Amino acid sequence: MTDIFTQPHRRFNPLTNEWILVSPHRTQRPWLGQIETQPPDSRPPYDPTCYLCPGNERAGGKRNPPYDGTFVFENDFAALMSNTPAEEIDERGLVRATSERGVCRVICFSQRHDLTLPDMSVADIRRVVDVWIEQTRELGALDFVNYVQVFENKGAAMGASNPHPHCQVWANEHIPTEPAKELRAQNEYRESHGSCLLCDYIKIELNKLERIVLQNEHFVVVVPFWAVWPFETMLLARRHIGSLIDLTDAERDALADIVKRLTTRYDNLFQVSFPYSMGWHQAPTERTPYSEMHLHAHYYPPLLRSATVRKFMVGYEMLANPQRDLTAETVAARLREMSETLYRSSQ
Ligand code: H2U
Ligand code: ZN
Repeated sequence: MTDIFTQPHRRFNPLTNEWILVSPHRTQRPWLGQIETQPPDSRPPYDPTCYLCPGNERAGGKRNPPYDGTFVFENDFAALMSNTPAEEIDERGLVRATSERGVCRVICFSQRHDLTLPDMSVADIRRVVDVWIEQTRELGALDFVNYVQVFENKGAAMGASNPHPHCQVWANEHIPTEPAKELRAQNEYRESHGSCLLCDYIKIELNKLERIVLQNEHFVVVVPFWAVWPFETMLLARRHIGSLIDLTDAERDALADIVKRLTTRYDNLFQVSFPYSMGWHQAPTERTPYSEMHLHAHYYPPLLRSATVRKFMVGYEMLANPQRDLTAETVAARLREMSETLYRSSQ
C-alpha cells in the first residue's frame, strides 16, 4: 500500500463539508523556507497621524480619549447599522434580499502604536481577551443581534488599514455564512455520533501529536488536517464550551498565554510581523444553550515561503476547490520548531 500522504489526495473538512486538494509531490523537499533580511520596523510608540492612537482625531471628526490599554469605539464607517428598517424581497427564490441590522466596533489592543500582540505581555493580552468577552456579552444582549463576530486583520497583506494593534467586532441579525456552515456540520455530527465534532477531533489530534503546534492547560493549537492556507492553524478550547463568555478566569489567562506563544512563533517563522486574518467562531447569541458549537478560532495567514511569497486563491482554487502543496504535517512540524522568544526581543 502506498502512503496516501505522499500522493495527490483530497482531504475532507468536516466543519464545512468541503474538500481540498493536497499535492505533496510538488514540494521537492519538505521545507522551502528562507529568511529574508527585512528592514527593522521603526514605528514610533505614538504616531500623530494615526487614527487609532490616544488623543488623535478619527475620520468624521471624533477624537480618541487619552486611553491606556484597550479602547473600543463604534466604527466610523460601519458596515451595519442598528436602525435599518426591516424589509425583504423574493422573486421566485432567485432574487432575494433581506435587510440586516447590526453594530460594528473597532478594538484597540494597546495605546502603543509600535506594538503587536507578540510584543505585548501576557497580562496585557489578557485585557484584550477580557474585551473580546465584554463585547460578545454586550452586543449579544442586544435584541436584534444573533451573532457576534470578533476578528483581526493583521498586516497590509491582509488589507489591514493601520499597523496600530487592533481588531474588529461585527454583531448582526443573521448568522453569517462561515459560522452557519460550521454550526450545521457540528449539529449533524452530534445527531449522528452523539458527541461533539471538535471534542472528538481534538482527541484524535492529541493522540497523534503530529499536527499539534502547541498546547497549554486549557487550549490546543493544531494545523487542521484540512488546512488550506499555508500556515493555517486552529485554536481550540479543550473544554466543551460554546462562547468566549463561558471562559473561566483561568481559561482567560491560558488564552492570553497561548495567543502570545502562537503569534510569537508566527513572527519567528520569517522574522517579520506575520500577517493573518483570524477570528472566533462561537455560539450564536439568539438562544441558549447552543450546545453543538465548540469555541475555536481560525488563523489564516497568507505567507507561503518567505515574507514576500504569498498564496493567492486563484485559478483552480477559485473555480474548483482549494489546493495546497505543503502538507499540514510538514507545517505543524515547522511551527513546533519555532522558538517562543520573539526574534525582535533579542536584537
Ligand atoms: P482593519 O481592521 O481592516 O484595519 O480596519 C480598521 C477599521 O477602522 C475599518 O473598518 C475603521 C474602518 O472603517 N476606521 C474608523 O472607524 N475610523 C477611522 O477614522 C478610520 C478607520
Ligand atoms: Zn497608532
